[in-house]
Amino acid sequence: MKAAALAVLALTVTAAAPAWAEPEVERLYTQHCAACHGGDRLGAIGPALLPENLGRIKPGETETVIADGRAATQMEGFRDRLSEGQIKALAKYVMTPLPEVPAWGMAEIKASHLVVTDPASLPKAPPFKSDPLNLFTVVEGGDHHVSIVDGDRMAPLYRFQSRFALHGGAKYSPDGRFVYFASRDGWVSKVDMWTGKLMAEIRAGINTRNVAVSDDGRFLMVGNVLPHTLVALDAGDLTPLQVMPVAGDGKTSRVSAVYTAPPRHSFVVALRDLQEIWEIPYADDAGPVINGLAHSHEKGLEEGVSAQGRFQALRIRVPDFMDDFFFDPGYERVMGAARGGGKGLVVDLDLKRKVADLDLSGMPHLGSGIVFHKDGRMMMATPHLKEAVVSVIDMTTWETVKRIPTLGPGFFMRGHENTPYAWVDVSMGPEKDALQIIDTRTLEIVRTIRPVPGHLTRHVEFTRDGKRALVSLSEKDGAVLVMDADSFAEVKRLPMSAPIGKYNVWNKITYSSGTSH
Ligand code: DHE
Repeated sequence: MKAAALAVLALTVTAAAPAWAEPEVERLYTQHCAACHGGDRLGAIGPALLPENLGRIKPGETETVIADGRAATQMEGFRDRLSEGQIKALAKYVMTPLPEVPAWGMAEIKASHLVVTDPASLPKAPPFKSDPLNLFTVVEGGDHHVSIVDGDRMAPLYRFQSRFALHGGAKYSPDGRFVYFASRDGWVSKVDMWTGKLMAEIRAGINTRNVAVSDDGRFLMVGNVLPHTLVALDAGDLTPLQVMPVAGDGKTSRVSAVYTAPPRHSFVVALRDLQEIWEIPYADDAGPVINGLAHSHEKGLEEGVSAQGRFQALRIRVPDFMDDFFFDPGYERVMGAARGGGKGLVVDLDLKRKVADLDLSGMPHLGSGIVFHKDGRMMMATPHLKEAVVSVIDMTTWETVKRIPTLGPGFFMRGHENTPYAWVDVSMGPEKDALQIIDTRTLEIVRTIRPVPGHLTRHVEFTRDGKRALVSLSEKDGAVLVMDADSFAEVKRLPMSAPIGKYNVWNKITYSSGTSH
């Protein structure tokens, strides 16, 4: 509907009745919201819009979000297109329960399972000469494709269609042979890196956050926002093993993210609607940890809710919501922060309690943090989604040792063991074409580059040897820009459709301190 027609409609309805009649608000929803949030309100590229999934929104906040947008998401403001009455009506509409939310339990998950390629048909050696551990997966958001790029020759090997709107990092099997993706609409796919062949797929949820792979390569854990579940899969052919309801204290919770903690042989889960962290051990000899349930009267530790099944959750109560996580290299402590909260906190997973506060305002994007050493001390650096700054935190004292001002708020940061330079984008601010390079020895910005002036660049990933940095020119007719890690000059350009995340096999499977895990 054209803006003028909308205005007329607004006038007519406002004059006739203060509240919007249902067909009208449904029409508004279809016109303005459905493309991102799904025609059925169950989510698509944006989250599901149901009262049970908007639990932390305060009264009146829904209207503000519709009018002004939401920081650090793709949600734009509609104040210029919708009247106050229309915004109010839409806010009320999305807070109205659906007559029935479709079930997505074990039966539905099993029914969606597709095994596409017989592993016995795969080659025993790579059908190319380059280093199979220096391959990259590139997620191209523009047309929902994935490219597998040969990192030695810097040339694409395979390109294939992905499920709709992949989100979260691609995850590899421990040997780097297979890659797993999760799409926002719940599909988990497994692909052979050497041939680009789809191995298996399954729909684990209606609206999914991300997937984690156990360090022994046996299990996947999928975190959902709809329904409020975690789903364990066999990493081999994606057979579903267990659906864990995410619930505690009489309410259920969306999953914010699930990660693997390799030395602990456990999945660690960030939750949206419970002030808790969940740890789910998966080793066969997890007995001593699971027996930790015997200590469930200890302060902070609650009995697992999922009493049935192989996977059980140890619940650690925390004093605030922890939407975003960062682990110390030993995976003993987790640094967390609430979206919108003014500070962060450190929780010791062994002591099962908060051990420090963090001075972290401005919505740190902890998932994007990196670790490096400076003067013999271990440091962590993170960009902020709402503040033009990179915070550097001493991981022994948990003090913020420096706040490095940047040209704008940033989304992604990367480093590598073989370079002293950390790269950060400032893509959440007005200067979306800039990347800033920080010398981790001095904590100073040493260079600002604009690889393609005026065009959005974000997300950096290094080659296995750290000599090249790949940057996403994240536009429809975009590209992966291959940059020299010392001179910061472009050496090659690979055309791609709105590339976002890029994942180097070696850096990921060795848990490089400069990349996301
Ligand atoms: Fe992401 C990773 C959360 C919006 C691209 N994003 C993650 C992870 C989390 C997260 C918890 C880590 C999980 C993992 O890697 O397994 N992202 C959120 C949000 O809460 C937020 C702000 C709102 C939302 O819509 O969910 C959000 N993210 C975005 C985007 O708008 C981005 C730029 C484009 C898109 O695809 O939606 C985006 N997120 C990414 C990427 C990663 C990611 C590329 C993996 C980064 C990596 O290097 O590992």
